[in-house]
Amino acid sequence: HPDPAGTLPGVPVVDITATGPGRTPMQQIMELMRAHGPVLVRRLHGRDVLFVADADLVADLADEERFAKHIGPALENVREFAADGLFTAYNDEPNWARAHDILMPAFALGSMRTYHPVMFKVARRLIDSWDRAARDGRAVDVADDMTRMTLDTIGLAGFDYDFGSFERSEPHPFVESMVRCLEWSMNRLARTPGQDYSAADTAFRADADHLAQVVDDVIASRAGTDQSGAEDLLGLMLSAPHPADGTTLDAANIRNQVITFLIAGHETTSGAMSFALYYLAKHPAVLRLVQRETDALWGDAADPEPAYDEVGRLTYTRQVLNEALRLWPTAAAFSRHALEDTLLGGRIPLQAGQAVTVVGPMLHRQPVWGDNPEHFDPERFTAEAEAARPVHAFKPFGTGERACIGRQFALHEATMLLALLVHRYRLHDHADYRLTVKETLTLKPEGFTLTLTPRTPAD
Ligand code: MNH
Repeated sequence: HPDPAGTLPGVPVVDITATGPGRTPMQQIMELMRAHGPVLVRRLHGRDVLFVADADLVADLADEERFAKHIGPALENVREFAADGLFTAYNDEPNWARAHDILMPAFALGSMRTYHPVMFKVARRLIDSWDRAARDGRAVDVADDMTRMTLDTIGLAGFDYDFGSFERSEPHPFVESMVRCLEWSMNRLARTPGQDYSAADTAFRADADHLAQVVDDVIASRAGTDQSGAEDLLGLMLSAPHPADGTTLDAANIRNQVITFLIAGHETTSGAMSFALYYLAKHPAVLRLVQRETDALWGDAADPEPAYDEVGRLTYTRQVLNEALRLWPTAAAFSRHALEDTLLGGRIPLQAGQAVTVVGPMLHRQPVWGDNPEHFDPERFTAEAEAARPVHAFKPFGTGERACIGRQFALHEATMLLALLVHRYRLHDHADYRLTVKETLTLKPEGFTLTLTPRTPAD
């Protein structure tokens, strides 16, 4: 069922063929929804996609009896380099369930205790780098440094492999190839039939080959060593038998999983922390509250070393992250398909196989969020406020059994780092930054820089 929509009762069809989706297709859909409402069909060169952001429809799509994850055109493109890795595997591909069951223990809440020291070690790398920038009066590029930190973290925590990103003035070549592969996946959706894209495809192949080479290097640096004690991701991939049927992952699938985790494990977390720092730099009163929370834990310690349990107590810092993920969920869309002929939300007829794409940033601006959804306000994520809201109104990590496996990992890493930064520095919006959101399938603030000065006890 490649083209889902056709005509649906009461659903506007918006044909964007004349302009194309441009370089920011997600923000274009947001504009279309502002004009036409939270349910629409976008038509491009005769290809239709049904997009929804209505909270009731998204709640209905979360019904795992009637809907399942859909590998739409965007993820089909990502499959060109991640194949049957967890993120892009089809629901019924045996390797999905096999890898999911084998890797789940590595993402149980208790496992975060194991990753905590590595996360802190990499956070220190970032702090050392920001200390130097502060001393020299240099601005830092926030998204670039968040990406250094999250790549090094997933490399070390998952694979005991050190990307050494803070020793490089440019992003690691893995990141550059990955960003171009993601861009290729996004831009390929906008192709005009009949045109020649072979140059772009050749360049893509070279980048995909580079990713595979890095991954082979990651795996090779482990080969020949005894795996029996290794419980990180790679250790589980290389040696753990499936808990029920005793099978293990094959070599091709391991390679796809490593690519998948190196990408999924860092790209979106880095965007989330970048947006959070952007909002903190723009909202001094909120920044103050985060500082107060960190000061309550660490006082004026020069180099606090957070205990594992302390990260769980950083509830306001966590609220700030959630609120940043509300406004800019960095993996902004996910797709579902109907498992049977059904009425979506009791009103939109769908045939079995037909696909629907959820637009996170607009779901997160629906009326359930109140009258002023553009306003950044972490109070939306107090326990009371969350209990009063429909559960499916907030979906930055997707839904159901195919939801994000790395959610706790991302939240632990991001919460600890944000708290450490806010405790240590005053953040200066020296360039009076105006938000521009860059899209490479995922979202990040583009060109956002800060200058830093150390906090003194009087701050
Ligand atoms: Mn993550 C799936 C968002 C961090 C590994 N992730 C998803 C999905 C969303 C998502 C949305 C579901 C996509 C879909 O339905 O098609 N992930 C995020 C966000 C962050 C994030 C917003 C950070 C913030 N993700 C991480 C981290 C890791 C990770 C960190 C690994 C360490 N995510 C995955 C994997 C999947 C996934 C693997 C696919 C899970 C599956 O289908 O079984």
